[in-house]
Amino acid sequence: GTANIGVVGLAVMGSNLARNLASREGNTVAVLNRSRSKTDELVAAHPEAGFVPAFSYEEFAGSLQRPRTAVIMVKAGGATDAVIEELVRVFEPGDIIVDGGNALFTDTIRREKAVRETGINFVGMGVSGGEEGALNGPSLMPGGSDESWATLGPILRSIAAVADGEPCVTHVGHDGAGHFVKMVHNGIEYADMQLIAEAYDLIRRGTGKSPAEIADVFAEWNRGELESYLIEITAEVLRQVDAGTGRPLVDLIVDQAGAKGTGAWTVQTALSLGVPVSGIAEATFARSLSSHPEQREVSRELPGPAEDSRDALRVDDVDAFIEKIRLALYASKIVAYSQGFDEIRAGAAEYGWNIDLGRIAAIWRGGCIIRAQFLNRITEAYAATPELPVLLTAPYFVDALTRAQSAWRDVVATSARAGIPAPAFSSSLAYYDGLRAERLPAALIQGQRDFFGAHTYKRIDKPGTFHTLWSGDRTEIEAEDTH
Ligand code: NBP
Repeated sequence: GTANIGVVGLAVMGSNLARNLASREGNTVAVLNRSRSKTDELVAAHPEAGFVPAFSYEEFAGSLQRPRTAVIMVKAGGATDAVIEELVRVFEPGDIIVDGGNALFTDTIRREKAVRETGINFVGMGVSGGEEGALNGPSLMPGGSDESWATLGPILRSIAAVADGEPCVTHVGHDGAGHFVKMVHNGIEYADMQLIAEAYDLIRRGTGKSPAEIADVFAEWNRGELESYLIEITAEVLRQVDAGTGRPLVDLIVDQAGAKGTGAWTVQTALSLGVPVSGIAEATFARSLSSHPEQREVSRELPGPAEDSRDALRVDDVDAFIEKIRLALYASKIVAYSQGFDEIRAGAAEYGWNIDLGRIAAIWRGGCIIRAQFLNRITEAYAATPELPVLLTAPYFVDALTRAQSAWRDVVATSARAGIPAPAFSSSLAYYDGLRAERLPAALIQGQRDFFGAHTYKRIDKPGTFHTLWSGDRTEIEAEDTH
C-alpha cells in the first residue's frame, strides 16, 4: 500500500475532507465511493491532490499502509453499517476505522463494541464545520481507544481548524464520547440560533428598524462579548437584499425552520439523563412550532394582548432597548451553554467517559458553527474548578449575569406583555431562577405523588422516608424508600 489514510464516501463532506488530508505534507489519500462516478470526478478535478482511487473494498485495503486507517463519510445510519461490514471484511486486527458521519452516539457505542471483537479499532468522530470546515479545517471530536488516538492524533491535528495556535481536536473519550459531544454541540447551536432570532424579532417589532439597520446592530455586537460566527453571519443574512424584488431576503424566506434531528437527539438524551436543557429544548420546539403552517393558520385569530399592553413595546429610547436585548441575549446564552455542558458532564458520568470539559470548549473555538471567543471563558472556568457542578456559577459568568439580570427580566416581561414569543429567553430566565430558589414547589409535587401513588417523601427535619395515609386517618407512617 502507498496511502497512509483513506476516505470512504465522496459526497461533499468526504471529498472535502479527502482534499484537506491530501493537502497536508506527507499524506497520500486513498478514496472509495459506492458509485464510481463520484470517485472519477474527484480524482479528475483535483490532480494536485495525488489521490489513490479504489473501486472495490479489496483494492482500497490493498492501497493502504498498515495499520490501515480509513475515515467513513457516508449518510448516517444503515449506510454506515454497510460500509463498516465491508471494511471489517477486508481489514486486519490493528487497523482503524473512523466514522466521521453524524452518528447517534448509542449507535457508535454498539458499533465500537462489535468491531472491537474483530481486533480492528473503531473510532466514532464528530466533525463540525460543514463543507467549509471539512475542506479548510473542521473541529474534530474523536472517541475510541487510546491505541487508535496514538495513530490518529497527529493526522487529525494536521487537518483540524486552528484557534489561538492550537488545533481544534482532542481525544474526547472512549467509544461514543466523540459523537455524544458533537450531538450536544449541535443542541447548543440550536439554542444559540433561536436566541439570536428572538433578539432580532424583538428589535424589529420594538423599534421598526429595517433588517439592514438590524444587521448593523449585530455587526456592532460582534465587536463585543457576543463576538461569534453566528452573530457575524446573522448580520450578513439580514443585510442580504433579494435581487428580483429589492426587498430584504429575510422577508421573503418561508418562516418554517428545518432540522436534521441532532437537536432532538440532544433533548431526548437529556430527558433520559434527567438533565434540564430547557434552552435547547425550547429552541428545538420553536422550530417544530414554526413548521406547522396548518396549526398556525387556524390560530391566527387567537386573541393577543389588549391595545394598552401592546404599548409595552412602544420604545422611546431605542439604544437603551437594544442594549437590554443584548444583555438578555448574553445571559440566556450563558444558560444555554451551561445546560449543554451539564449534559456532557451527566453523559460522561453515565457512560464512564473521562471528558475534560474545558478542552471541549477549547476545540469548539475554531472550525465549528458555535465558534466564539466566549468559549475561552468556559475553558478558564473549568481550569479554575474542574469539578464545577454548574458552569454558570463560575465567577466570570456570575458577574455577567449580575450585570445582565435586570435587563433580562425587563426583556422577558416586555415580550410577554407585548405578545411576542421569546421562548428561549424566558425559559432560560426561569431556569436561572429555578436554580437560585431556596425552596421549590417540588415539595408540593412530592405531596401530590404521595397522595395518588403512595410514592413517599422525605422531610427536611428528620431522616427517613414517609407516607401519609391520605385515604385513611391521614397520619404519617415511616415507609420503605421507593424513590
Ligand atoms: P450524504 O449524507 O449525502 O451521504 C452521501 C454519501 O453516502 C455518498 O457517498 C453515498 O454514496 C454514500 N452512501 C449512501 Br447514501 N448509502 C450508502 C451505502 N449503502 N453504502 C455505501 N455508501 C453509501 O453526504 P454528506 O452530506 O457529505 O455527509 C456525510 C456525512 O457527514 C453524514 O453522516 C453527515 O451527517 C455528516 N456531516 C455532514 C455535515 C454537513 O454540513 N453536511 C457536517 C458534519 C457531518 P453514493 O455516491 O454511491 O450514493
